[in-house]
Order: sequence, then C-alpha cells, then structure tokens
Amino acid sequence: MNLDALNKIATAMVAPGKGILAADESSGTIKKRFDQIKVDSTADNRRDYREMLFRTKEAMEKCISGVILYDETIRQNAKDGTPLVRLIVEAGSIPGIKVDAGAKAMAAFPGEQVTEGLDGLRERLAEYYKLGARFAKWRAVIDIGLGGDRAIPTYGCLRANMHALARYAALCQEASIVPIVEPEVLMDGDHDIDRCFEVTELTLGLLYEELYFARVPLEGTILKPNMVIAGKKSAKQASTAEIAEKTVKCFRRAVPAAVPGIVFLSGGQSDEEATENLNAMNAGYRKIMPWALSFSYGRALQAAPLKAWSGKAENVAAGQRAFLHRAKMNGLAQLGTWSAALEKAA
Ligand code: 5MM
Repeated sequence: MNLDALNKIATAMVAPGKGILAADESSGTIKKRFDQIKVDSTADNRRDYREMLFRTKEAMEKCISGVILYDETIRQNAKDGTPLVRLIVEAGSIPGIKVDAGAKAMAAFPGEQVTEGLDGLRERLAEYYKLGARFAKWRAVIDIGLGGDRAIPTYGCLRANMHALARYAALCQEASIVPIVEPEVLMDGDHDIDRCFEVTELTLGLLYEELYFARVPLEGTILKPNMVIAGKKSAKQASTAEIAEKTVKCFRRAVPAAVPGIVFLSGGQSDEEATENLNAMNAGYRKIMPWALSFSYGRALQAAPLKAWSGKAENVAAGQRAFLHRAKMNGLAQLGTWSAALEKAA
C-alpha cells in the first residue's frame, strides 16, 4: 500500500469548494427515483440521466471532486460511445464505486440491519481499479427506535457493522483505492437531536476502534456520516445553529485529526437544509476543525435536476442548470460563504 498516494486522492476528494456527487443508487433505488418522475428505469434512461449530470461541465469542473458510481454505471458508455468514467476524468473529477451489497436484515437482531458484500471483494476491487475507480464506498445503516421490544441500535449490531466497514477499508487500501466509510445513523425516527448525538458518537467511537484494529491508516480514508440532527418525525426539530454546533462537537470528540475529510450525506434533508447546515459548520467552526468538511450528497444534489429533466431530451439543458445551481451552492457551503440571498439569486 502506498499511503502517500492514497492520502493524495483523499485530499483531492475534499479540495476547497468541492464535494462528491453520490450517483450510486442501486437498481431498486433509482427505480423509486424514476417512478417519482414517471420515467421507466431502463438501462438507456439511467445512462441518459447520469450522462446529463456528468456532462454538466462547469459543475463537474468547479464543484464536484468525485462521483460515486454503481456497478452498472462504471461499465456504461455515453450515447456517443465515450465511457461515462472518461467524462468524469476529463472534467478533472475522480471516479468512485459503491462496493457494498446492501443492508440486510440481521439474524437475531429484530429491526436491525447489517451490510453485506465482503465475499469476493478483493477481486471486485481489483477489477474496479482497472475500470478507473480510485475510491470506494460502503454504507452501514443504523436505525434509532425500537426493534421488537428493545431500544435500537444495539451494541451487537453496531459492532458487526463497524467491523465490516473496517474489513472493507483494509481491502480497499490494499487495492490502492481510498475507502469512504459511511456509517449512516438514519434520521427517520421520532428521536430528538440529543439522541442522535449519543448514537452518532458511539457509532463513530466503535468505527475508529475497528479501523485501528484492522490496521487501516486514517490518512488514506474519508468519512461519510450523517449530521447530528433530530429525527424527521420528532416534534422537537433543531435549528441550523444547533445542528452545526452539535455536529461539530460530536465529530471533534469522535473523529481523529488524521482523517483528511468528512463528507456528509444528506439523509432526507431538503436541498437547501443540507446546504445551509454544511455552510453553518464551515462558516462558524473552520478554525477548530482538523479535517475538511464537505458534502457527498445524493438526493440533495439530484432532486432538482431529476425533476427538471423528467426523462425528456428537450429538458437536458434545464436539468443541467438545476444541477449546476445545487453544485455551486454546496461548493459555497464548503467554503462557508453560502447565503440565502445567493440561493435565491439564481
Ligand atoms: C445515492 O444513494 C446511495 C445508494 O443507496 P442505495 O444503495 O440504497 O441505492 C446512498 O448510499 C448514498 O450514497 C448516501 O446515502 C447519501 O445519499 P443521500 O441521498 O442521503 O445524500
């Protein structure tokens, strides 16, 4: 393993004013997204949609440091035969790949899930490297609530998921691929922000313990977490200022300074909320954060362009305008210079 090379890629993934486009929706998830705009989820439609995003030159060159792809997409060509991976590289962005096989019901742990995909991963990573991937992503899903009559998450579920993330990360580094480790504490429940803080801190504590014992040098990794935020169904929603303060506090406690960058998932926040919260952290706390803080949004970058496109070739320019706007707003949030006025000015 060449740690300097891994660190160089990880640092480029969190370059100032840039962040990651999560376009790694699995077949089931992209179908749900297409259903919302009444478009059939065919291989050609999925290609056309993603090609539209990757050909948004200004967004890709100025604001998107890397793109997380799905297995189908990393092998796909644009309509004119150019590999989609080449479009990303030519824009100066880095191709990445989702390598987990999804979160599955965990035996003996009602209501909890464990992410699978370690079998054959060494071989798959070698192939993905040849196809151009320079970073990878594995997502663990942690739910807050009740599993049967027990409070979840349980220690057993957290331990199993963090162990799998560490095993995945070690295999990535062996293959010269930077692992994005994504332990997502879901915001689906009715819990308040303090419960999210508690679960996120515990999750990250166990994650970094597992990474240590798996001999994963953190300089060659990126963390993709949730923000510390109240559950969507909570009656007690937190303000942007409280989300920023508690997220930074939690991460300062739990994430070692050797990690080059933290890229948030949006997790169901609205586009603007995800931008505003990231901006508040970078504007208010830059000086006390040892790592770069950026975005790796799926829904919060794609909801607007997906709707503007709606599967019609004549809407490609509108889709690209919508994508450019969100990419720019999040690029500004990475710098801590976003404002509501700039948001509306578009
Ligand atoms: C883009 O969605 C990703 C893939 O999800 P599935 O495997 O369920 O299709 C997802 O992992 C994503 O990368 C992260 O959750 C961040 O996306 P959001 O929409 O939360 O920003």
